[in-house]
Order: sequence, then structure tokens, then C-alpha cells
Amino acid sequence: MALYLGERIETLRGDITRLSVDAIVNAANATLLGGGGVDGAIHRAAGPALLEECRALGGARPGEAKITRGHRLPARHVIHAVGPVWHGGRQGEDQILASCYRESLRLTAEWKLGTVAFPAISTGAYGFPIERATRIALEEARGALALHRSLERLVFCCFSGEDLAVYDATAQDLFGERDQGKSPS
Ligand code: AR6
Repeated sequence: MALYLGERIETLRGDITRLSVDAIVNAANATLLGGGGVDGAIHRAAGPALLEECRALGGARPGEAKITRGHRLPARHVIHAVGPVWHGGRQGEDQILASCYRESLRLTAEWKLGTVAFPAISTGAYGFPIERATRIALEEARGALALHRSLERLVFCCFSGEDLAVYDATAQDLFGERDQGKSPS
């Protein structure tokens, strides 16, 4: 793992369902009723009570985010964000993805949650190019950290080593070198 921006941004490789943070973000679809990928993993780990709670949310539009409890997860809450499906980049995909991160971070601040972990929203089944998505994620993170002092640490949880390499390269490009005294594991 590596840390940036005064240790308020962390990149790591892992399974987001295992993280003991105040909230994990789910890369959901508009039904908010589960699916494959990280969505499926989160629902499996949280148990059926998460689906019950999600039924009451009435879905969400791309770029929106809604919060539930974490149920059987080690995380206290789940923020369900609906990313854009990639259609080549000229159909507002960048703005919708940025909105996912901004809305998730706004909820995190509103609920006074200090630590939140994100997967690489839209870069799996929805086909958003990883480099472009990572830049949007990290720029929104930096903006939210400046805006909300209550945010202690934003974790970017990558499922693959390739994705982690993109996050670290992009973070170094945007924020400079990683924080001193920490080396990637
Ligand atoms: N922990 C962290 N990241 C994960 C995990 C995990 N346990 N599992 C997968 N990933 P995707 P999308 C990564 O496809 O592109 C679902 O069916 C994965 O490697 O989960 O936003 C929803 O219901 C990739 O880097 O989400 C929607 O229908 C990232 O999570 C649709 O897929 C996102 O991949 C959403 O597609």
C-alpha cells in the first residue's frame, strides 16, 4: 500500500468486502438490487438484509449515490453509487463518473464518516478505461479532502496489481511522490 496527500489518500490491492472502514462504496447498477463483480461480492458478504434495505431505496440514476448500513460486513455502511456505462467517452461518461465520487464523498461528509474505501467504479463490466477513470477518482478525492475536514482517509481498493499500478502512477503524477516513510507492500 502507499499513502499520499498527508496520508489522507491510500492505495492498496485487496478485496473491499474485507475492509474495516466507516463506509465502502459499491459499484452498483440503477436497480440497486445487486449484480456481478464487486456488487455481487458486497451483497454476498453483507448477507440478505442488505438486499432488503436496498429494496426500499427505489433505485438510483447514473451519477447518484445512496447509503445503507453494512450489515454483516466489517464496514459500518455501504454507499451504493451507479457509474456510467462506457460508450466511447462522448456521452457524459466523465461527468457521470465524477458525480459518483462527489456524491459518495458528500454523503460520507454528511454522515460524518472518517474513512471510506472505493473500488474502481465503472472499470469492470461497464468498460470505462482505467487510466481515465483513475484520474477522475483521484481528482474528486483531492477536491473533497480540501472541502471536508471530517474526511480522514480515502482508500482506493484495487482488485488487481495492474489497477494498483495505474492508481500509484496517477497519484504520483497528480500529488507528487508518495508520503515519506511508507513503501508499497
Ligand atoms: N473488491 C474490490 N474490487 C473489486 C472486487 C472486490 N471484491 N470485485 C471486483 N472488483 P465491476 P462496474 C473490481 O464490474 O464496472 C455489476 O454487475 C473489478 O475488478 O464490479 O462499475 C453491477 O451490478 C473492477 O476493477 O463494476 C453493475 O451492473 C471494479 O471492481 C455493473 O457490474 C469494478 O468492476 C457495474 O459495473
